[in-house]
Amino acid sequence: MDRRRKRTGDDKSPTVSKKRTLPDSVSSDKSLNCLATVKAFILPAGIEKMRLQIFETQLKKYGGTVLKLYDNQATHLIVDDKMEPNRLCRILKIASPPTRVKIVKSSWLSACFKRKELLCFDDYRLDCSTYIKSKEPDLSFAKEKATAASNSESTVGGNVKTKNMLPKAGFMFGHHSKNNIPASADDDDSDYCPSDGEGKPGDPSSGNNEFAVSPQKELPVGNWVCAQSSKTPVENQNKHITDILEEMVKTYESTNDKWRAFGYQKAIQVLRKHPKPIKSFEEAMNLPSIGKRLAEKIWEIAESGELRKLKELRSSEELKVIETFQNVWGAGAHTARTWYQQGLRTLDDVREQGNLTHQQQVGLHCYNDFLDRMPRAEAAEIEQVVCEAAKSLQEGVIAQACGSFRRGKATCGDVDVLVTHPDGKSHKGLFGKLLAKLKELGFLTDDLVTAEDNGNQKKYLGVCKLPGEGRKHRRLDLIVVPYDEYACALVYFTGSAHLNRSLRHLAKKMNMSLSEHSLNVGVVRRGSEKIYEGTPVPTPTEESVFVKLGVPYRPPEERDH
Ligand code: DCP
Ligand code: CA
Repeated sequence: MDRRRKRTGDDKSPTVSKKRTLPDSVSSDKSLNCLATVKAFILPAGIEKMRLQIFETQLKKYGGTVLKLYDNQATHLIVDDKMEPNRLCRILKIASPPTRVKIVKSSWLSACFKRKELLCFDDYRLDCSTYIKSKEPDLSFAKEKATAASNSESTVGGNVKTKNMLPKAGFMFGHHSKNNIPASADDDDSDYCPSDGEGKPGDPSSGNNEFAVSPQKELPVGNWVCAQSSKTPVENQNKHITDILEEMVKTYESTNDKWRAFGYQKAIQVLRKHPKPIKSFEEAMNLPSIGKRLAEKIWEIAESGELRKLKELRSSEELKVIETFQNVWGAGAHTARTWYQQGLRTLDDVREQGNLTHQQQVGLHCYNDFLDRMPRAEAAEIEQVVCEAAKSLQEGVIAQACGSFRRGKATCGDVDVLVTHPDGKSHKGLFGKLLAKLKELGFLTDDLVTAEDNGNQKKYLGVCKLPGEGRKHRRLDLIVVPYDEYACALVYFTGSAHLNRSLRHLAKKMNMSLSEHSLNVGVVRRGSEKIYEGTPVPTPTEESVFVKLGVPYRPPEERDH
């Protein structure tokens, strides 16, 4: 399993769809509830990352809500003290400063924290009287967005993306870690698209819609990731650059710096499609989604073959320790950082002083085994044990390993076995019996999540070990689904995560929604909010899911995007 692709215990209540939420450090002290009425979106542009983190932590501590998305829940829009109204509008891509929300300088927050009370913000209000309405469409946004990030070289950090463009809280971005998929897979459409052709949602027709995204050209479905075979050779002319940027993504993922990781990922996607090697700084600057700081980095790599920033980050002792800690199954960025802050530096320290959850104890016990991706032959053996056990309990049952195994990968991080019964009813009760049987066989060695309910689907996350000497502990996920959800579940659990996002986003564009449960038509959305769920259409086969979305069916091995 990829070192970062593991579930973490920072997600305290895991869901079937592997959603992970951001760690909170909410105080339980009721006297610290002075900011309870504040639902703030903090615009990162111009605010240093550390400061931003402090704002978020403190705001939560004082009972406020930190919104990860700027949407109509926001009561306060917190901006850098030096923010100007025209710049704000450019960043938010709105025609004029919003009136519905209080636009307050960040020093107001600091003052509130200091005084431990909700202060009047009159003195801190952003002065929007200086706003100059532009007659021409403001085209500076494209560059602005790249530099708006606080201290960010990312093109995303400071770009207040609209709802649909933002990584969701807990989404790791592209980091398709199993930790990060939203509870309803259908909700996640961020990072779906390495192709500019996959337009982003929003209502471009509404000029003053502060939640609208910039108009995107609609390209034919053929340009969508999900319409392409992952086997189609697309030669990356900038591999020497994207390889290093990938390292940056991993590094930022390990520090939970989602914005930067996301920004680098977008850049990688753009560079991969660029038809020729980057030959100048200007060429990098002119790429979509690439701002000045990122262009500088791209150019540094193109010129020198390396990136000082990466070296700097990689040599950080703190980062290495946190990365080691994050590889404990059940420990996410928050826990890893907490351990570090408690002075722990080694896995032995963690073992002795880490105050471990059951999952983390298992994660620590199986640390090396879990980091080691298993050969697909071993995954096949595991699949077989589960299949035989399932069939011994119920004739006609279907049990099939999905995920990377089904996509034909040579190694697998874990085994995801999907179980159903074609009669539409015999799957009921199977979940418990199957687990009991596998335990009786001594095949399951540890439970991580004994039963997650996700609608009509049930999921178990645990650890198994094949009989015989020298076998390793392997991660096993078991998912039991009703037969009418089988095709959608099969598509979902086969992945890849990237393909899934692309399919979901395509569905959204067609007023449909796709999840691990169903494909719904007639979905009504206001912005990105779903106001009518639509109705599920019959999807008897995987093919039918693709066909109804208007994309060619691809066998699993062509879905390894
Ligand atoms: N999945 C997804 N989005 C995620 C996580 C998972 O859509 N964030 C779906 C697609 C994955 C499948 O679930 O292919 C199984 O998840 P895994 O994390 O087990 O991923 P893989 O099996 O693809 O890779 P690995 O070999 O690392 O287990
Ligand atoms: Ca897997």
